[in-house]
Amino acid sequence: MNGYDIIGDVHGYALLLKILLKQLGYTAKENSYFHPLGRKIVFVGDLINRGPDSIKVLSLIRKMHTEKQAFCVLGNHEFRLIQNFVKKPSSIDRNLVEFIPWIKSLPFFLEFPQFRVVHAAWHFSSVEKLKNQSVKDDNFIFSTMLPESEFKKSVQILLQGIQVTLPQNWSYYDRFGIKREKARMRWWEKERNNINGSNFFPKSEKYIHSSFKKNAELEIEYYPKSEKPVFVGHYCLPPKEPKINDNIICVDGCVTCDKVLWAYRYNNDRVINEDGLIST
Ligand SMILES: [Mn+2]
Repeated sequence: MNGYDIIGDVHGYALLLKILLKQLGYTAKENSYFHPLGRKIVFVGDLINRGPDSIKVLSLIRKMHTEKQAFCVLGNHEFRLIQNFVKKPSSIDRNLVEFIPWIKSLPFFLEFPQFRVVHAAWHFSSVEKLKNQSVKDDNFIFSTMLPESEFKKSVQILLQGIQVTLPQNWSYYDRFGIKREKARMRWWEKERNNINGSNFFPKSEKYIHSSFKKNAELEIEYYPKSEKPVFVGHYCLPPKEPKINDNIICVDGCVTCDKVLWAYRYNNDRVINEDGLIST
């Protein structure tokens, strides 16, 4: 066992990915990369969209994955692509079609002996619900598009995290300038009756001193500190937001906004700490 390098959301930034792979000590070989010491890459999903080279990113990661140099889980962007393809194959970009079978081979989550990987939230009951489901099964994909479906909810939690509807007069603009009326919760923390900006991920300065009563349907399941570390992406963290919160490590420093790609070098002999983080 030679260690893993866990890489955040790539979102079509092929050049930055290659730069990061070199920084991590990987060697290019025949349109792929390998590590001379046998380390492996783990991608946390959201390989596509936003950046300039989704196809290049998919080609490279598919090759590394096929050659067993990399692992990869589904992100919400890949899952949406599968849904669109299953609903109406002609609706998706023609260049993406050849990647659909490979994308459909990816899991919702990965469990290694030492750590776990999921795109947005390790939610025990949703993991349980999805562990025997395959995105290769079109009937399952159709069921995730039904409004009241339990599968829809579970997929949403694993791939987008747990979101809370803000009170009427609350709203904020995310890093893309989009107005949001829902906030992403720090899903691993103990449930509280009152919620304020410090319970959001990333934290919201604006609402740090205000609070509201949590709504009943919020499905937070505390993730104990004694459990294995969980690596996630998804949250588009601003530079000052800590990426490590106890045993939760978010390696998504928002490549789209900051043009920086992050990774965590996981060695088996070491506990989780800031020294493991690396960026382009
Ligand atoms: Mn995402």
